[in-house]
Amino acid sequence: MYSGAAAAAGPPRRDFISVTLGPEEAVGVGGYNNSKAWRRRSCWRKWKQLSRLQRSVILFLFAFLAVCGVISYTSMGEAWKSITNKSLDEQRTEQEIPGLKLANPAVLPAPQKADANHGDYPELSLQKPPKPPHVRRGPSNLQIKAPRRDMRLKIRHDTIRAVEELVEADKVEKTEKSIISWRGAVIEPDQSTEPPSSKIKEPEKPSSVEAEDQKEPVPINERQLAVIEAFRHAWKGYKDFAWGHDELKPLSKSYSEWFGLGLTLIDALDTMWILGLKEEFEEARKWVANDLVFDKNVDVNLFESTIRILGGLLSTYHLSGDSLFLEKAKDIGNRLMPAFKTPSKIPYSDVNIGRGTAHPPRWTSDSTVAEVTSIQLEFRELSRLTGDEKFQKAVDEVMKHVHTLSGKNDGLVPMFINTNSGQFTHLGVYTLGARADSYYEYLLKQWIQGGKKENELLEDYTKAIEGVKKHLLQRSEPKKLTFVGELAHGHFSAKMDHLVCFLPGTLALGAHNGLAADHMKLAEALIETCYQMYAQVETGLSPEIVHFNLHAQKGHKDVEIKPADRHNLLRPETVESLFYMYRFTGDKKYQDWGWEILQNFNRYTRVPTGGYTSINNVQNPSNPEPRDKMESFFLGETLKYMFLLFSDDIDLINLDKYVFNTEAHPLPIWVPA
Ligand code: DMJ
Repeated sequence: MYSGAAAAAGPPRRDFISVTLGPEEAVGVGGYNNSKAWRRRSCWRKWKQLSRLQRSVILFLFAFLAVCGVISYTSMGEAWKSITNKSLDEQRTEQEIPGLKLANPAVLPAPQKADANHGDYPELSLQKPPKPPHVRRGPSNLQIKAPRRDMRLKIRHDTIRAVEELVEADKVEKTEKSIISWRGAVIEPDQSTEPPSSKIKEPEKPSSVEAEDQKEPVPINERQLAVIEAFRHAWKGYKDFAWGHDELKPLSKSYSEWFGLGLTLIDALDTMWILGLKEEFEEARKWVANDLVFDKNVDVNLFESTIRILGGLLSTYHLSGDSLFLEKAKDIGNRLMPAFKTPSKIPYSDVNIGRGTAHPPRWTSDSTVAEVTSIQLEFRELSRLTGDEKFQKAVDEVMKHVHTLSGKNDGLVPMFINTNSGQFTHLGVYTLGARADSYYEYLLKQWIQGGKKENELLEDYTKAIEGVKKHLLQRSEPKKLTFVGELAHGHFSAKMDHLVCFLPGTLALGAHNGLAADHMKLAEALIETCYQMYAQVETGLSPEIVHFNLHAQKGHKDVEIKPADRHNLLRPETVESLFYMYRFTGDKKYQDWGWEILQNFNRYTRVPTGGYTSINNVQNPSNPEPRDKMESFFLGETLKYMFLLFSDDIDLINLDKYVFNTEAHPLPIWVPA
């Protein structure tokens, strides 16, 4: 249109006016000035000298370039707009990522996204930075932003960590109100022993603690030193060959994994504290701080992880006052809670602590009675410490339910309970051994923990002990040892698990807390039997299970052992009961019996390169057949109870202030005597 009009009108002036050189020049040179006027006039002269065709071609070319310029300007604008919008969307998404909520978006630098796909998972890119997308594709204006994004995520990550550290520091300040003395003479940070229904109060320092502090420390005796030496030897094996793993395999100098949570290390923490092994404790603490992670896709047994891990962390928190252990206890406690999501509220046996799912064993929907009723001390204590009732509520509900169930025999319970119906199953079989044992122990201990107020627990306990007396007690020949057998559909079996040897200690603890004096008499008789389960055997170590002779036969002892039962797993129950018996009677024979047992452990289960091992044959002193495994409870329980048994300091874990869980982890009594 323009060139046609110019050709028709022809006046040069019009051409000059209509030519777009003016703006072009303004863009190109940045404005006019007088010194350049002559150049313009000379240009005009040259233009006039061109032919009409030449001028038309030039004008056409200028017009074409101008149109192209306008088009590309418009599409560039669109592109910028969409880039800017995308960037804003990504900013919003990122602020909504749950893991990032700790960081206050307002304090972070404005995000500049390079790649939205990565933006949703900043942790992943932090752990393993992806190859920046700009290397392979994309316009140059985006390429330069990729590294800036990584830097921003780093800043964000650092900010989150800084905030977490501040929160942590605040918690630590709040928790660590009192100084903790080393070993035994403990000033607890939280001995205000209010039940969990009320919120946690500021930790109080009980007056008894000051009195304890002023006491002369009781010197460690030779037998205790021998326990320390044994512990160190066991720990050396664990440290050298199994550090951070569940169990030491001392012969193959390797380890076995059960939950993959450093079971032995956690189980042993409070033992190290009590034995005064400060260096070992500090080293283990570091592992807990830096390497203990519960966010793992792993199935754990609710009972075992509660008594060993939760119990171990809680007691170590109490002894050391170090809030790290409470934080870890809260973490595992929360992760175990899905186990209680069953139709009956009777928990499943297994929980995946990473996924938050729970399930019964593959072959049944039953749980074991001892397992569901021996997690209460730990969850109740966790509620008291956190002020969060949910833990106690869940486990109390189990106890209340079991209290009302039919299928008991004079207070004795069957071994299984169904997680759907909530009813006992496999009725008619009664034992104080495997699958029922700690039900009885925890009835008494919960009653003590809660300040002897929960009458149903006491009722169930005293009734059960009457049931034991009525149905399960017998005397062996020739020594007339009182033992606890089993009942199966009305038939008595003279079989007794080593596990039952917790009972004398528990009976003695009950008597100490005011229960019938005949409980103590029974305890005295039973601990003698448990000792004989060691003394009558060739290695001086008890087998897993014994059968007692009910009829005198020439050349036969009280204790008979079946080939399948002659292993020893370094279990603690007899030593545990010896400890209670010595504490409450002061009779040195209990210490002497314990000393014999320690020496036999050293003789037959000690592995020269470090560690102790379970054995397969307690009847063969020349070859006890080592099994190549050191159970975590050897350090958590057996050696701890040995050390306490040999101590004459009743304040070294005072039994009027602490109650031991079934894995020997001491927890405070809420209303100490
Ligand atoms: C430990 O885990 C606990 O003492 C539990 O109550 C029974 N079994 C072992 C020790 O024998």
